[in-house]
Amino acid sequence: MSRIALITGISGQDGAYLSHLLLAKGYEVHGLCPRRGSDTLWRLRELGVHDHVRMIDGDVTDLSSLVRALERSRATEVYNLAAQSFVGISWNQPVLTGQVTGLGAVNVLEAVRMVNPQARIYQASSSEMFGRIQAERQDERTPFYPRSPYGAAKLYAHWMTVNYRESHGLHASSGLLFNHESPLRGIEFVTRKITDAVARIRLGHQRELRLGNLDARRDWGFAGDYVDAMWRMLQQPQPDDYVVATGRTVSVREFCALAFGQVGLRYEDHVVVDPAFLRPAEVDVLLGNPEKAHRVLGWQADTSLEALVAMMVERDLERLAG
Ligand code: NAP
Ligand code: G4F
Repeated sequence: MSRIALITGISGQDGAYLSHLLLAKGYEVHGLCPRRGSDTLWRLRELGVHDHVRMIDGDVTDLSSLVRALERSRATEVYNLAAQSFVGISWNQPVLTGQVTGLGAVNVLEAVRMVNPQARIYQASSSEMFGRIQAERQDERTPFYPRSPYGAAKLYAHWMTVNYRESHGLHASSGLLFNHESPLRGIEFVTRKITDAVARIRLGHQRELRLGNLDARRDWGFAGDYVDAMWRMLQQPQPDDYVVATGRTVSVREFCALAFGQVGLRYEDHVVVDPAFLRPAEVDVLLGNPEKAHRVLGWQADTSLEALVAMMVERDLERLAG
């Protein structure tokens, strides 16, 4: 039987890695593409898959375009990765964030219910929903306390996914993914902002790096590992929710030390704290417990933080040198 996937947010970091994974498994891969005019397909090109995915015009805020995309693709697996995913900007664009990240997910669920209720759905939930953490290590039973418009929008989408599963019997799973990074990470996120700056400073293109809260701690993994967990969730006989994390937490400051250390520099000589990058409310620390994903899905994070940092710095050096 042919396996067909529809990915929303296909041009993002995870969309690119997931396309690569599914194509390697023999899937026919379709992507919902908002076609914004600028070059949004660079990540798919970097992984060499842009000629192998089939793009369908559409936007998750437009239910009719999702219905058409499901009809045209005949997808049996739907991965909803589309979002306004940058926490920092969500305070300035709370309505848009709610429409895309929150209601957009409901449009996906509703379109599947209307067109093919047998299709399996992955919803990209987030550790940001834990916000002001209610347990030292967060797992599937930890209460949520979102601290940003983005976190609140993701929580709405998460509960609607659970609701469609329980009300309509959809095979809808929610992945509570902790931060995951890669050389394809958007430049606005702190890890890539750091590795890009490290490369520029090493090559003499810039002298300092301005950051916000250096004490925030995150459980950072590699995106290439995490998309495999998404796929595994949809291969289960029953839909469910899973925490996907490494089980190690590290501060932004420690990440800086690792990244600058890669090229023989000290972060203390270059990093400047700039209040402009502080947030109205911070998520101080995240630390996931991926025990259930390991036990049920057979998944674990294979890439160490050190290997991830090395990979990102190396790729940024190559890009700038090129
Ligand atoms: P990303 O790089 O920001 O990608 C987001 C994607 O959504 C882009 O392809 C973007 O297209 C698309 N998009 C935005 N608005 C849209 C709309 N109205 N209709 C259709 N597509 C739209 O994010 P990511 O890091 O790959 O993350 C994938 C998903 O996982 C997101 O939902 C994110 O919130 C969630 N998540 C990420 C992490 C993480 O650490 N990376 C952790 C937990 C959860 P354009 O490029 O054209 O704007
Ligand atoms: O890299 P960040 O912007 O990621 P954040 O806010 O944790 O969100 C990411 O992970 C979530 C999962 O928990 C995803 F759902 C979400 O879509 C996104 O992928 O910031 C990480 C930390 C924050 O505490 C922030 O305050 O780094 C701190 N930080 C310090 N200086 C900075 C900066 N963040 C950014 N973006 N830029 C800075 O200059």
